[in-house]
Amino acid sequence: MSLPNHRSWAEPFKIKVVELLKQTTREYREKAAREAGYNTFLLKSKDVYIDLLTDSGTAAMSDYQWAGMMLGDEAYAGSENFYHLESQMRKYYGYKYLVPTHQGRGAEHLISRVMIKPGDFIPGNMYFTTTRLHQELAGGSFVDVIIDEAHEPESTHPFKGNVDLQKLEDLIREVGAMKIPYISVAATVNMAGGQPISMENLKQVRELSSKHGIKVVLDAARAVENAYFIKVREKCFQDRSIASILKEMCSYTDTCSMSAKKDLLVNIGGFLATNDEDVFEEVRNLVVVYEGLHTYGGLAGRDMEAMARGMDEMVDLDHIHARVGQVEYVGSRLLNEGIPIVVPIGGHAVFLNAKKFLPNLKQLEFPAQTLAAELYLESGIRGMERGIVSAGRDPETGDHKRPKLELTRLTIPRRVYTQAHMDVVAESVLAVHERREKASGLRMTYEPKYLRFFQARFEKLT
Ligand code: P70
Repeated sequence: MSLPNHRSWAEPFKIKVVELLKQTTREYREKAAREAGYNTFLLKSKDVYIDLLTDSGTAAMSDYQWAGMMLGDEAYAGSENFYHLESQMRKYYGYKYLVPTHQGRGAEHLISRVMIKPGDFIPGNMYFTTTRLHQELAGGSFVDVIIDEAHEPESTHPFKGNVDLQKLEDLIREVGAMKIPYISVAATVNMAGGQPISMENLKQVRELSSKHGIKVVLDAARAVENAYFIKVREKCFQDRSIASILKEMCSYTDTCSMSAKKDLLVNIGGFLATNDEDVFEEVRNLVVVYEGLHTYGGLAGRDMEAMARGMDEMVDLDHIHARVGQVEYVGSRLLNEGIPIVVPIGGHAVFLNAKKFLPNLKQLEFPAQTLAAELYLESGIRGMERGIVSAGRDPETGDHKRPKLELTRLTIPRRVYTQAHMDVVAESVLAVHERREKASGLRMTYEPKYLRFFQARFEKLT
């Protein structure tokens, strides 16, 4: 096969500062993994070669963002950087009001407290760990209304993040609109494999919700990636700019929670933005209790400046094309070699289908956790479990929730690794696949009460 004459993308930046990487031996990693209880969250970063734990807060900032850091106005109240962030948020996301928070879950906490009453139901296009926990802590119950295809790793539906409108209608009929303060819509859907929601579906969700007086709250952490998928997969959007697609998406929602550590190309930050004056009024008051004054919300002025500047870069087509393209590159290499991954390949990560990768393991032997540990042992590459450990326990029965998806996530940080790193990643996964028969499962030896995946410990079954 001959190569095409032109690549469709290359990294749209050159490298100005580097951080040196360290390689370790298998023997070293065996000790490190054992000491970390076979939980990649408990590894020391210095013991990791290529870090694909998360794309959250791990981006490389640009010189333009770093220059902005020097312009931090570190006033307790009324920082210049807050007003810059506010105007940038209005320009790119289009909401009226802004409340900064230290990161995404700070915004989720405030939204849940202000909008949910005990006994309420919050439908959503698949759960996210922190989002659902805040809903539950506020006395609500999450109800999954994503389309069935989202739970099928092999379904090639182009918009696996879509809401199943029938499921949503059924819930409204069953519990009544009064018990549904809002529908929680994520774009893209992290736990489904970084899958997008279509503009058409989002519009329909908006119409159905409005009919019943239900609000729409967007998880906008990776909305730019979602906008890119809308551009390339939803016909009538192919000639539209990423910025205009993003703004249209937000126009079908009332409020958003933002983890700026993703799309916005920063290492820390978040916010809540809304058109709803009542929500704004209450959140602006509550933020001073939990985060900080409403013009900094737990952030330094310089952090807000980096976020404001990151917004200009996130919607650049060359940037987002290369960002999603890099994820697709790794995924395609694995697919070509017959490795079971979630398809279509998502926006921020390649998700290995651990159930198929390690078919000999029962779900309670933690296949996805095992696979993450095996990949680390093989290569020093760090991924993350997204299966039964992440799903946690049912608050009512106390049993493990048993999600259909048992995935190991290889998350690609933005603007950090090169194509050669991606080749090493693909080759390392192949090496683990070749030796998959030898992998034995894990037993949980320590289980924290909340978000157990972060701190749980395991032992190898022999
Ligand atoms: C990840 C990170 C964070 C996140 C998200 C979506 C769709 C909200 C948040 C919270 C970090 C993470 C969080 C929990 C478990 C594992 C990893 N996702 N909504 O790596 O935002 O972290 O800023 O509080 O993806 O996927 P924040």
